[in-house]
Amino acid sequence: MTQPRTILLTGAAGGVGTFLRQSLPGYGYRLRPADLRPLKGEPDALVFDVRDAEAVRAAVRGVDAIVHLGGIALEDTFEAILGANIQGCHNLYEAARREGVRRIVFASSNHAVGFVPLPEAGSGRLIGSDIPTRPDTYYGLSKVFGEGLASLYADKYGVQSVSIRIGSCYPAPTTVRMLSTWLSPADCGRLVHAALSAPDVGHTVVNGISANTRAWWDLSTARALGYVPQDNAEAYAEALLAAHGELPPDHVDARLIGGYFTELEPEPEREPAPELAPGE
Ligand code: NAI
Ligand code: 15L
Repeated sequence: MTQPRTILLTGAAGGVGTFLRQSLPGYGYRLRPADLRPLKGEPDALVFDVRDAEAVRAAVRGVDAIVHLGGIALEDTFEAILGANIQGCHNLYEAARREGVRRIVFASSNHAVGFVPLPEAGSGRLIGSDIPTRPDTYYGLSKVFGEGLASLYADKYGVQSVSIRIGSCYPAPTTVRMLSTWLSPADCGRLVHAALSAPDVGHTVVNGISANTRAWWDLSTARALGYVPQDNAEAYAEALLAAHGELPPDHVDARLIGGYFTELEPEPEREPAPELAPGE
């Protein structure tokens, strides 16, 4: 496949979207940014809700490929996740099929496999991207749905996708867990470029992290697309460990891929309303 040129970037106003708006043009892409929120300094950016199928179809028209980041990036109520992440993702794939767009990069997440136990410390074992899914939240479940939709549309309609199970994509790691899960902004650009330009991906699921010394994820499927990570969270280890110490082995962040997400509830526990006294 020749490298696509015009890319619809959903979720362009968010954290990862901002990194990609900075890095992708350097690989020769022309971006069509889109978000629910207007983009500061980019008056031509599209503003729409991915739950709106007509708006999604209009946004997709004429692009060569899509990078789909738009949606809720944390745990939320099932209803909220259903609209933004599940319905929104379906709208996007259906628009791609109808408009003849043949490549999508889908921002999946480590939380699609969040309940998978981590390898024992010191075992040297790495976890591949071919493991059965074990979502840790409704949010993670929506990423499982997105991966399933990508598989369906590749097999049935030839809309090819790479689903990237992103670890933690931030300017720098800020927790001890992120020494394993960090995906640097520059490596995110490298990985998305590989996912957009690799030939014949069908539907490929890859793990998305930098070349972290403490990684417990295997990067072979990402490397097979041409991804060569350049950054390593270890550069931040001394400072983070001095501030927080090593994770105790029974800490949830040391036991499960999804770490603390496995303990999140979709809604905060509410105090029960006080009972009314007779006559009130
Ligand atoms: P973010 O919350 O900063 O950005 C998401 C963007 O989507 C926001 O700008 C928001 O306005 C937009 N959005 C939300 N609902 C929408 C809707 N209904 N219609 C249109 N746009 C909508 O999140 P971030 O961190 O930039 O993540 C981007 C993507 O990558 C998300 O899909 C997230 O699930 C995924 N991801 C991010 C990780 C990270 O470490 N940042 C890790 C794993 C996955
Ligand atoms: C995600 O999927 C979230 O979108 C992001 O906010 C981070 O929390 C990340 O995973 C993570 O696990 O660090």
